Amino acid sequence: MSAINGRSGLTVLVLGADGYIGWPMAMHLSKLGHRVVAVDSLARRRWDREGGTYSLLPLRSMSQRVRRWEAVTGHQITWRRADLRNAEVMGSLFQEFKPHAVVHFAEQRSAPFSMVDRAHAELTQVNNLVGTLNLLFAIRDQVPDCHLIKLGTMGEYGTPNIDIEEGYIDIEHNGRQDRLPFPKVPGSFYHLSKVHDSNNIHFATRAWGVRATDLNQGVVYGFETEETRLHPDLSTRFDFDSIWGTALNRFCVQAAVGRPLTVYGKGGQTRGFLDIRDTMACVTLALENPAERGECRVFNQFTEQFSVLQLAELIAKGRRDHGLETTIAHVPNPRVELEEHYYNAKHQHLLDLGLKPHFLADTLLESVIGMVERRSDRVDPVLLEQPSVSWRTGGNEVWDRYSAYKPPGSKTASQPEGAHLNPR
Ligand code: NAD
Ligand code: USQ
Repeated sequence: MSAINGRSGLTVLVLGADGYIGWPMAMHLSKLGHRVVAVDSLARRRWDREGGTYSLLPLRSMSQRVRRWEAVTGHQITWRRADLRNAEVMGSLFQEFKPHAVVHFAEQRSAPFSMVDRAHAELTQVNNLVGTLNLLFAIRDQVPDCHLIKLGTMGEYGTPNIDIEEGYIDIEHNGRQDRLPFPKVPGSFYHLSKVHDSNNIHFATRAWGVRATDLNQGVVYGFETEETRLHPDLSTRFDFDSIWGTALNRFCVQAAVGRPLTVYGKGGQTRGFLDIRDTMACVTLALENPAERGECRVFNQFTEQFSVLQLAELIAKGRRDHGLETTIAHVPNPRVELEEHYYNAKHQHLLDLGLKPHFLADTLLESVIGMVERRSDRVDPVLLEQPSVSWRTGGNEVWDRYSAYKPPGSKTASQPEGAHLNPR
């Protein structure tokens, strides 16, 4: 048995550790007894400042977070500011820490952001592809036994008119059979970057024997994990605007502030969803049950599938049961995507490893809505409701209004990492 098959005490690099999922993940693995090195370039805080967006939950700096974590739990997390695009820095991180595993969240993850214009498409693909490529070379050259756990996305597959398998499909063609990567028809330059990453990772497993798990994750919702609840300074970010906010989180904010739920088009767009607590569990299961050398495992990481209209109706019904009226607005779809389609995606592998899902429940919706109600003065209705990017023509007048916006009293793009994201 190699060191990596041990269940605790692993050295794990968490890349993208300042993000929505990365920060709770770093704490979760630290609590489980792993030695966590949290890495982030803080690019996301810069993209927020430049685009006039901000987290509804105020964020502490990474230095403050890790200090608070140690004070509250006695566990240490090592914090390093580094950009994955810098191959030398990545190499030296691997040399210094010799990680058993690396959990890779460090990408530009917004589909609308990638569709603003040519420069944003380029930023997204260069950031994501070069970062992942540097990581693959660092593994090959420094720690070949390291297990790469990479966050991909269910959106890599698109919405084919056949069942979606977990990564691979058995095909019979002209009398011959093979098991090949499942066809991918993604719907944005962001989702495309994940497909290109997946191809690069698959190649590295074949060529160099890298061990990899590609987690094709659905849309994540919620804001609380066991660890974030320990202290307000340990909160993770919560996005609600039309660039960074994801569907269910946005609908909860809209309901809480009494605005219509913005269903794009007919709302038959069906996606896989999961609670942020299940993201913690899935990544932990992948870590503790590593891929073999040369294996490129693909898990579809979601627990339930809903159409966006179903989600909106669930929230409206929950509110009605409490005597509160919620309206649903079918707004013109800014995206190019099917609004009515077949969708049946397999997601068995993580259940087989022991995942016990949290299903979407009224209590979750109520806790998100309650949190938002307490902070409703921080919600800008324009950011909340109006799409600022069209798939056909790019950033619109809402984008122009906010981009490069500097809140009064803020410093410039060189603002230190400790700066709180600023509500107007
Ligand atoms: P996020 O934007 O909150 O966090 C990503 C973090 O990565 C940010 O802190 C950012 O500064 C950092 N980062 C980006 N580029 C970097 C670079 N070159 N070097 C170092 N750090 C860099 O995103 P998130 O919602 O936490 O998502 C994490 C991962 O999970 C992403 O890869 C995303 O594609 C994937 N994912 C997210 C969701 C979701 O619903 N949030 C769903 C499926 C997949
Ligand atoms: N949508 C609405 N109304 C809104 C916002 C979104 O109807 O106000 C619709 C979109 O048109 C889309 C669906 O909801 O059909 C999902 O959109 P989203 O913004 O919640 O999610 P998406 O852009 O797909 O991206 C998010 C994360 C991304 C991750 C992806 C998982 O930002 O990082 O990869 O979810 S998946 O969707 O499975 O590809």
